[in-house]
Amino acid sequence: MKRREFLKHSSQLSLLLLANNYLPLHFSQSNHLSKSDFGDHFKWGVASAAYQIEGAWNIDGKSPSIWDTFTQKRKNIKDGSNGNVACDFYHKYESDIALVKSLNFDIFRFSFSWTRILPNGIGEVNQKGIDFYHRVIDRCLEVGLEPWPTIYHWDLPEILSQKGGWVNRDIIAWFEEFTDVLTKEYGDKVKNWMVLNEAASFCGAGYFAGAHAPGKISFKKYYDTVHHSNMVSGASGRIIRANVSDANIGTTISCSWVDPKNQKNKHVKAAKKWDAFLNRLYLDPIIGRGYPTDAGTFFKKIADRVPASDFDKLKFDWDFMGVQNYTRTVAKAAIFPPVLWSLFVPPNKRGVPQDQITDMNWEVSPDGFYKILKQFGTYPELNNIIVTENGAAFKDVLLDGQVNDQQRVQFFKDYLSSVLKAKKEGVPINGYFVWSFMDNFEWAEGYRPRFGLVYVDYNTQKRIVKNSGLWFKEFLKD
Ligand code: GCO
Repeated sequence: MKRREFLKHSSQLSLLLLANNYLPLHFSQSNHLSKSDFGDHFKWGVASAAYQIEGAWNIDGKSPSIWDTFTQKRKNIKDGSNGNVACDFYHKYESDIALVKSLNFDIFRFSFSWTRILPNGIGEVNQKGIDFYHRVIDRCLEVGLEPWPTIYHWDLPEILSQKGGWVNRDIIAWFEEFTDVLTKEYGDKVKNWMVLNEAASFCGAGYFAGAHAPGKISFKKYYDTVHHSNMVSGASGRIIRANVSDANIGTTISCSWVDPKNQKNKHVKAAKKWDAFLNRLYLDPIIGRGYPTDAGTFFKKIADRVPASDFDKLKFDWDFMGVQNYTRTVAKAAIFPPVLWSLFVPPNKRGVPQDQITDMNWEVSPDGFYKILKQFGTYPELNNIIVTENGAAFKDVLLDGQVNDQQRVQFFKDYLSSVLKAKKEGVPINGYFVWSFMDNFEWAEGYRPRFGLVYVDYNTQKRIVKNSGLWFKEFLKD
């Protein structure tokens, strides 16, 4: 999980982040990259998510999701905005999908809005919602992009949230039903499926830090959401397998390399806990390794709540694992808060130069990305890794109809160099998705952070390809 999800967005908890003078390692690469270095079968894509781009929040039979209700309280979002219109992808999907293809990508990652398909969360299907995603999928196929949908990218039906949402164990059955509807409907055209987007983020920020929908702050609730999201991963995977015999099935996890503040034993121990929290809690159980109880009582508490009969069901035979990375974490021991007995050290308090800190206050760390990929390379269970998100928000300037986002171009060169290095050293990485295709609604941050390869003028909905988009276009051309 990126530091944002768990702490940074939470004004209460971020106050706890304390200063120190850690000096980071610097990373430099030659950047002589070419597409062919990654091999002929390497997949190149862009990623997006329904709530962040679609808009059309209340039309054609769609009911509210937790993000529709969460954003109604303006103070929940830094700029008081919401996703009611967002990038209006609901109406602009045809030209947007053509634009993705024009940048020479092969695949398009998007997510399904649960409440367009099942306005009551379960039960009656909304034909207009079903039709919309047929149009999106057909448009991808028509222009020559492989559709790679994510079943769940955080927009839980409000109606199910009122029944407890991810805290209620019934989420497993609700999610199975949703998966069943989607895979029976689209399975003949869609072969690549991802179950969840970063459970660490929607559980941590949604039920523990309260910074994301549905805005809960509770340890007990949090513990249950962790296990239920892990159970849902395998349960949904099994439905996809049953309904789409030739499916390529994955899910996505966030990750972050963790360094201790310094080599003192207490900080090294803190780093081990954060590593378990950020990189293992949602991965180890779903590949059959169980909960990371070796990392401390916090993890034992989660495991102790799990019925023994669940352990077998947690495991699924994934065809690929999606990993998403934005930054690295520096951990330090602390007496408070009591959960993990440790804290993050924010980049500006550990000597990271300002031009290496993104607009999300995340350190640019291609070296951290390389190291966490190598860590995953030690897992024999992970034999096919796809980077399902990587990217950066910088302060883009639109000048004379152009966005010269040189920092982002450099970011991609450096991060892709890390992917290539890890791949050459044997980590089985077979694809890379940019986050994001276009600027969009960045959750509790609103519209300020711009992550896109394409600039969106939210007043006119005009799209302007940034220099980073043009860089990819050139890089990916055959
Ligand atoms: C996430 C999401 C995206 C974010 C992106 C930038 O994991 O947080 O998949 O929705 O917009 O990561 O923060």
